[in-house]
Amino acid sequence: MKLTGAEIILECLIREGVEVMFGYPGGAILPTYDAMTKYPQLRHVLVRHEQGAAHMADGYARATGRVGVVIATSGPGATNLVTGIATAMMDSSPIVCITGQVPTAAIGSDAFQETDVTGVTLPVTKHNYLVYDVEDLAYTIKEAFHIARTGRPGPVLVDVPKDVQNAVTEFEYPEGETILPGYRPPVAAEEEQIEAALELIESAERPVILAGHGVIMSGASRELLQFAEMTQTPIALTLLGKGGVPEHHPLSLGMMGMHGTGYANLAIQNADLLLAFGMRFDDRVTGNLKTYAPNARKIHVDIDSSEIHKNVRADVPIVADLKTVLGQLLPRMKPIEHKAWLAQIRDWMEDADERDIVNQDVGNRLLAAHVIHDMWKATNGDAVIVTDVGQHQMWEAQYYPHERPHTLLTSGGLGTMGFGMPAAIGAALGLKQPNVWAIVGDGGFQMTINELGTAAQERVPINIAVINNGYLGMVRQWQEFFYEERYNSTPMLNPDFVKLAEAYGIPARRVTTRDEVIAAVEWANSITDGPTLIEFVVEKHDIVYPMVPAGADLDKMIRRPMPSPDGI
Ligand SMILES: Cc1ncc(C[n+]2csc(CCOP(=O)(O)OP(=O)(O)O)c2C)c(N)n1
Ligand SMILES: [Mg+2]
Repeated sequence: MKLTGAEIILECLIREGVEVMFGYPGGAILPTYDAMTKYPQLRHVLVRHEQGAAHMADGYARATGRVGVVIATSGPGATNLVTGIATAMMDSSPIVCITGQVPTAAIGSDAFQETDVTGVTLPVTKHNYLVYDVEDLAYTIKEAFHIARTGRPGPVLVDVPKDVQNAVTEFEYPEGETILPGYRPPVAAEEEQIEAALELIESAERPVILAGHGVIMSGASRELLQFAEMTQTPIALTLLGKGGVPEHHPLSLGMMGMHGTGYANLAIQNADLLLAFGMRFDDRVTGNLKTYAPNARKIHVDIDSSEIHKNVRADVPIVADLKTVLGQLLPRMKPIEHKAWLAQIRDWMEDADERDIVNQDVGNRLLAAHVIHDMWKATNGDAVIVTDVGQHQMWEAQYYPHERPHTLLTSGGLGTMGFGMPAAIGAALGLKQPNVWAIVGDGGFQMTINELGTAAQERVPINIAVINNGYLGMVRQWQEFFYEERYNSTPMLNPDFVKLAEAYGIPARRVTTRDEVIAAVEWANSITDGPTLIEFVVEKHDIVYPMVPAGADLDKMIRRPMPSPDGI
């Protein structure tokens, strides 16, 4: 069958199981947009800015576990993707971006809308390609998907010059497995590593599991829980690990790190064994590396060898797939008890409960923590939550316990403001469920607020909760603690978010007191044929506690002051 390069791209996408692509047209990608008219089974979602397309594909990938697809034009179209690609790279999210490029003969001539996109995206992609010959196109697209989804997943970009999209050739899909000699993701652990790990596990008295995104990516939730129960080992979660184990499980310590629970951090600092499973010891979870878990041996399981010994030296490094490794360990383990250790952790937990703001009566004042807590109640703790970046993101992590994998999608590694709403659009289109909530700050929301147009046009059933504190709250918090309350450039004049949503035809409400929260969430849940928006006007000067200052020892947390008799 003779096809154009553009048609080959779309034929390959269909064979990869792609059902939706997020994109924006332009000159260099027009042949592919024109070819789309012949493939109505491929849904194209027209975004308002290419950054939105990358976040949508990323949200789609994180929610479904499938590869998200982006289409953009050359030059400014492609450079607009960079933040979204870097976001996916940092959080190991599999997306494939197909960008138009100027014709091969014009490459290097500073042609109209020419950017060296493979050059620009080299450090933020797992791999990228510039396709010079239409004969290479089909297997390149196939390889791109293979690389994006296998091993440690990540973004792959394929840059296709316009003449390659127009060229005609005989199309034959490269059937069979993709084998790349220089790329063989590891699977199982070596026997000696399993033995060394078992020895440490059996002799530990104060073990802690550090569960990261890898638990979810490798589908190891069930095995991890079995491991934890059999060895009575408490589990601390990274931000991206949330959902990897049911957070209501008695062994769960909630989130670790800068805004983690005090007891998770204390457990880590007092541990004699850390079992780091699919996590990468980011500085936001370790604090000061020199004083980090000083008495703990470390078993580090990661599929990416470059993570081993990067920040923290491992006593037993295992480069393999976590689910496979747990499958190797479990049959060889005997039940173990750690009664004294768990009792000690329960004491730390009780102290935290007393200080917890959701256990305190603040009257009808609206605090973001309460909004999230009530939202958790009104969604039965079972919504798919996509957050933006800032204080509201941390409150979500603290007050919305997740019970299932893939139910919290958030930009952890890059901390990209503007991620939340578009990623929620991608998630909702992938899941085809109306229980997706975007929780966004007033600042970050405005970075990609244009995607309200996409949500409205495509009637995507997302619910948007804007946590409006009138500030770039997280930066304000740092200014309060570390810059003597000089609030430079953090108060923010906002539009009327309700009117703005209504301008797009999106039903919207404003909530200013605590007693309205649950009814508003239920109202939004009841609308399932398109987006809704609720603006929560919350306390302006609130602080996320506890907080480990950047670079401080992990147990030197700034704690919420104990409640005074007249309230917080
Ligand atoms: C693209 C981008 N620019 C800047 C920052 C730095 N930053 C981190 S949190 C934050 C404030 C976020 O404010 P808002 O969206 O209102 O959320 P809040 O903290 O108030 O909940 C800023 C500016 C960032 N993370 N991303
Ligand atoms: Mg804010």
